[in-house]
Amino acid sequence: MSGALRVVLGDQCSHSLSALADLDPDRDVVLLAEVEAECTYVRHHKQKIALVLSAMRHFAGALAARGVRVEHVRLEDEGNTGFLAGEVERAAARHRPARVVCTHPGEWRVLEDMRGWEALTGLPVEIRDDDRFLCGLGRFRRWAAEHGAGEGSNTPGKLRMESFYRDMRRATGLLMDDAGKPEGGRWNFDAENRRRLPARAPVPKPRRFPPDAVTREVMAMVERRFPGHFGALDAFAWPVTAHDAASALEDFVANRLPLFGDYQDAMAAGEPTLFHGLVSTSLNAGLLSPRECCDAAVEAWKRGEAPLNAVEGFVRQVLGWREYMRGLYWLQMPGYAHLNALGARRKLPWFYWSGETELACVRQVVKQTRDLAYAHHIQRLMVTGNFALLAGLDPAEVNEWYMAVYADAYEWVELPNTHGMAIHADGGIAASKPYAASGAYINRMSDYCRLCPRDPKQATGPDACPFNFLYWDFIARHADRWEGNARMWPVLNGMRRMDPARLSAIRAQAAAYLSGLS
Ligand code: FAD
Ligand code: DLZ
Ligand code: SF4
Repeated sequence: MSGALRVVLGDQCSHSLSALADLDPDRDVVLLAEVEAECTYVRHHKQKIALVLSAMRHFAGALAARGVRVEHVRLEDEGNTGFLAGEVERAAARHRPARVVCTHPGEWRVLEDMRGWEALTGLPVEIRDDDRFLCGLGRFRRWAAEHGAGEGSNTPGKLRMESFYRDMRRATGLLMDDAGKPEGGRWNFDAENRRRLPARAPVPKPRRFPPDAVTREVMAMVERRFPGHFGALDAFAWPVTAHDAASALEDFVANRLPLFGDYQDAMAAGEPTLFHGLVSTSLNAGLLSPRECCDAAVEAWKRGEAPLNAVEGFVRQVLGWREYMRGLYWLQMPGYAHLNALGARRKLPWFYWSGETELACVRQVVKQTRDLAYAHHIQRLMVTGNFALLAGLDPAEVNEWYMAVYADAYEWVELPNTHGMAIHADGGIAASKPYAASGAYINRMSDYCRLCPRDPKQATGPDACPFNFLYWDFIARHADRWEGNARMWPVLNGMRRMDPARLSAIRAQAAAYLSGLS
């Protein structure tokens, strides 16, 4: 064969993939390889493995139906080496291509691996940009440099999402009027997006995509081969094809987008998905594009079917946060993963895996995560993330947990969110101040506290909410650091105005609680 071996990874199931751009169906072969190592480098939630492998099988089928020569290596095929590199080497030996073509992967460790494929196969390996994002990595690097943060430089406080987002709005024209001004006269409607869900408010059930025969076969294999991985498979209902992903987006836009903005930060017991999009698994696997998501939301606003605060809120997540997180990841890696600015060392308590804790908020989030491989942003940030931050849990263990429990987890997006946003391990590169909050925040934004034996209004005593004493202990523990961060001064001043005896009692209770965590 004189053509190219085109390698498509499990999260690259996109017909528009750069590695497939100039595909010659007569000479080229597309390789998709299911490999053990990608299923186990962290012990992914069973639903994530099932989703990715099923998406690969469907995508391989769709390519073959278009007349493309596809080599799909299944996980249990005889001779499967269990590694991406091993499968590329085997395919190269089988097909004798003139070159290998692939698309930049989503994780640093895979890029490192890919860089070794030339030596392994003796063939030229072309790694093309992943242009399924709205901001190329070159563009992001230029933007970062213009804002005083060059590659790999640890520059807390310099880069801010809001400024990046505005640049991206201008660059894409999304929600911009003819005069080049933001629609509605404002860039940001965040202040209107912080409502608590009223009791008994009806919440639409998201469209489900029950497993077809291909997915069921994969699910049975996952259960058989990865029985010890976290999570249940029974409720699997994720889209695994571009067709179903488009249908999921349509369902969101029609039924949940109108209230997405209002209740973006709300949490409610028994309502795991509220008005969220449920599009991250499809976006991250390549079944949906970010432009498609933004355009669908903006069109709904133009038709008068969704208000601007909802549409802008959604566009900000996809065009702003998602692209910003990816840019930061590639700007900061590989050093970023090892930062531990707050010197956090405590082991992850077992209840992160079992959900067995009296803390109702944590229990709700962990149990829905086990059942659905999903929690929405505020649950990840302000419940499990906030607890990890306040309790000083080891960043490596916390990151491993977030990678292992969500169906949308890939390091390029998980790491900056966890390390940067949730636990401040990067010392302020991703966010200017830690998202630390006491029980009052959780009580304001959810109804979890009414299910809890702890009292969100108490900071000491047997009924005190741990988020309260841990919060003040956290502020006090790192007080010197907050001196240098003006955004933390109001909190610091609040702590200093506290009766010293009360602060001591709070800190003593925090110490006793932390020493009992296991
Ligand atoms: P919606 O609320 O409907 O938002 C729409 C889309 O915007 C999402 O699908 C997502 O693509 C994008 N988005 C929203 N917030 C963010 C964000 N902070 N960063 C990047 N994209 C965002 N997202 C992942 O895709 N994978 C992860 O592994 C991941 N890990 C996270 C870990 C922590 C500690 C935190 C705080 C957040 C994490 N997020 C992650 C971001 C966010 O929680 C999820 O994208 C979101 O919950 C997915 O659900 P949804 O599609 O219903 O989102
Ligand atoms: C997540 C995942 C899983 C579970 N399995 C595979 C696989 O068998 N083969 C493959 O090519 N990709 C898989 N993936 C996705 C990769 O882990 C992903 O490409 C990297 O995490 C980079 O984003
Ligand atoms: Fe969570 Fe505290 Fe409320 Fe209990 S009282 S649900 S621990 S915030």
